[in-house]
Amino acid sequence: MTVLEKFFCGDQAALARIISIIENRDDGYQDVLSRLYPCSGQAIKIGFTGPPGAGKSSLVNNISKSLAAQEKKVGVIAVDPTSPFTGGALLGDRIRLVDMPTDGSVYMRSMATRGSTGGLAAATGNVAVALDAFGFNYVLIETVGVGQVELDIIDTCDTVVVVLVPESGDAIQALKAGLMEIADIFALNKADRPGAEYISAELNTVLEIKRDKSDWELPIVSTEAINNKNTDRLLEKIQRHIDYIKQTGNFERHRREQIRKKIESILFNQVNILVRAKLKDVANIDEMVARIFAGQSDPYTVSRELLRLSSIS
Ligand SMILES: Nc1nc2c(ncn2[C@@H]2O[C@H](COP(=O)(O)OP(=O)(O)OP(=O)(O)O)[C@@H](O)[C@H]2O)c(=O)[nH]1
Ligand SMILES: [Mg+2]
Repeated sequence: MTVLEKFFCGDQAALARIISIIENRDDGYQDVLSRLYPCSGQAIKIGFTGPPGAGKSSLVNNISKSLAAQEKKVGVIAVDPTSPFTGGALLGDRIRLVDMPTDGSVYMRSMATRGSTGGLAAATGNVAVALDAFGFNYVLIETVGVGQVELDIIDTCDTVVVVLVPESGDAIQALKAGLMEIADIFALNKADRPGAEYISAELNTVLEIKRDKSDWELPIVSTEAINNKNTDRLLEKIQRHIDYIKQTGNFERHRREQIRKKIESILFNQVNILVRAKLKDVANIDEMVARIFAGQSDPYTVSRELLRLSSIS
């Protein structure tokens, strides 16, 4: 049996292999994805994002267990930023999945950026397709909410939970990082800590304007992930959001838009590769550079000339 056949028989070792092929962009990974895509689309994708150490993994842990208790199959992708800029992995006390059911109903995969974020969003989306095609009912994606790549990752989800903590300034920082724009639900975690009520009030003020513009309630759920408090309430809000977007047609609209963006990004990539290859074939490129350097031409004119000569145009 091929690895794909084993994958479609529900073999988790084959799933792990397929994910590695996709993640590393091994030869033939696009063909693999072509096989998986038609079998995907059933899983609900939920993103968890927020500052480093906010308790995202702890919440994902609790939600996975609750879903598994409802006989749901859950795939988890933890995007692990290793760059010092994002800082996530620098925290020594970060949580890993613990006490998970051993019957295969919860599957966890870590994606390390290894200092480079190139293509990470695309790779994460592709891994989600694999988990979806494998038959997981839910795909939970955890990432630290700091940069554009992380926002792109989260944009591949149906519902986005932004996790904040009582530490001062988080709400304002989240605003700056663009997290407010993408949040469907706020989890105010570490509610056992002082300042939780203050931050909740502050957040409510910030959200008032947004709430006026939409029928969605944009809820704030206080959680204590460490004590598994309010997990069910958070899950209930997640389910309610899914129902809401399905009723309003936003679910389907967003997914169609994601497919459109995916096609666009694949094409951009291919055109990029094509242009680089073509440029290598241009015999007199050095001469053109020299002309521009000498002030006899400019990059725009030269690019136009190349485009006219090339079969790309
Ligand atoms: N006091 C308190 N601590 C919590 C709570 N939830 C999580 N923690 C602790 O906060 C620390 C970080 O939790 P994680 O779940 O790893 O947080 P994270 O957001 O996934 O962290 P990164 O992935 O490193 O960004 C751990 O020591 C947790 O035990 C909570 O509700 N209250
Ligand atoms: Mg984490």
